Amino acid sequence: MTARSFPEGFVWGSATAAYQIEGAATEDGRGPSIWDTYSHTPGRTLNGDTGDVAADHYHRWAEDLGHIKELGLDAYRFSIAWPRVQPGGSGAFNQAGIDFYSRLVDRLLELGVRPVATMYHWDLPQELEDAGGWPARDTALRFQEYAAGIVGALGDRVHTWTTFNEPWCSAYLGYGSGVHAPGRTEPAGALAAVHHLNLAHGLAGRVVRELAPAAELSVTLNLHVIRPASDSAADADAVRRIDALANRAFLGPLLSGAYPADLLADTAPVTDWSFVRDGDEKTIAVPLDVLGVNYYSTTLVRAWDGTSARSDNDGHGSSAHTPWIAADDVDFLPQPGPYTAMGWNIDPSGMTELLLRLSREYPNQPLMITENGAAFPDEVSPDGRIHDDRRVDYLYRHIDAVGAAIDGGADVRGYFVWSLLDNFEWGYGYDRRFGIIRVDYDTQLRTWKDSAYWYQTLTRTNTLPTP
Ligand code: PNW
Repeated sequence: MTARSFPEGFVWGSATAAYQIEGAATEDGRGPSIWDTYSHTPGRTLNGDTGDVAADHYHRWAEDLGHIKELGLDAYRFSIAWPRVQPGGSGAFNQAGIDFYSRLVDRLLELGVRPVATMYHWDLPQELEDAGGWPARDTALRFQEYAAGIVGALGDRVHTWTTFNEPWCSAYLGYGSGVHAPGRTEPAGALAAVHHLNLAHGLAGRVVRELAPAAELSVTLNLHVIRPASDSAADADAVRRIDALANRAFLGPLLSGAYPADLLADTAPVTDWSFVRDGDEKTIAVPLDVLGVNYYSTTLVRAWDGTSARSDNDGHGSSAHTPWIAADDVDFLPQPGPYTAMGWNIDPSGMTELLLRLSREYPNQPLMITENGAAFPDEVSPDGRIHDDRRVDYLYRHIDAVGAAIDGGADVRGYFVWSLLDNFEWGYGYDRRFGIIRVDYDTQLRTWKDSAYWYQTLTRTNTLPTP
């Protein structure tokens, strides 16, 4: 067996998000976001963890960029905290916040690392949530103004502007199941949020085109690989319905210029979609230079008759397995193992399947894996090292699966491992560790795990090292 090599110019990167690593939640004029409010609400996060300090990246950014350089990364995907640069979500910008990202971008460029900036990784300024949040159309207009401020300041020093990270999570976990901030459980609101996130993407995308014509434009989706429990027609229809809600509610308007008809019909009991105004779908469909794809695991569904015992269970599946929307006729099933510490099943074949589907349905759309990775209960060995064999194995098999998709014709331009550092894993706080670099939260010491050394070999050789 010869080792798998990647195309010349394939981009190797790693990803983080502002609220998960920065800390400094009240410093230098940063305002509160929905994640500050949510994590400070008793009972919302595991152990009551908050992002107040996190990995203290706001103060240790220079050291962290040193690790990025040492890892040999071509690109670094980070997010800009809206409440840091425009604390109230409208009106005045905060120069100290802009300066932080400006320094970060300049230093990345000096190091020869491409800055890939996400405008929104879930930290909505609290004032905008108080005014209605993503179910309110005005939030999309505020986002356009925020985008103009940051693109105006950073422009095409940012190589790739990504408008949103995983709008599925913001809409359905934030406003549907309520397991993410702001923690609302309003099915119609979740669908309105879907649309206003899409609209905000289109508005911000046009801002990028205008103010930073040399930069690339992208959005990152967590697309779901949905499999039926049986080959019955009923289960196939359950797959279709969840595919509409989870995938085509975004892919449709973003890449095909319209919401799918079956989505509108299926959700008619919940909403009439009157929040979609004339011209919105045209605004949303701004051409993308690259579509970002986050992949972790698969989803298993069956049709549900409304009477038999429901097996919805987030023990062996992602939050995608808890009812995140009014899908009363679908049951999310526990999946066969093995599992990561999130309880998510490990299935690299889903990565290949997803990329091949996208390249079949959107043949001219370049793709990028903007997140993939795994949480495991790491242990520090007596020798001080972290032998995270299971993470290495996970990464090896999933990157191999990306290679298989490329062999099958998918136009995949790069891969970003989630995550550079252990960090605040949202509702799971600091209990779940995704980093290839360990963070000791008592001392803020960074220690490379075996997966970091393994990834460094990959970035240096462009060839997949056998674990
Ligand atoms: C993504 N789900 O979140 C995010 O982009 C990261 O910030 C996060 O740390 C990472 O994946 C690991 O969780 C997700 O329930 C959260 O399906 C939940 C789900 C998917 C992705």
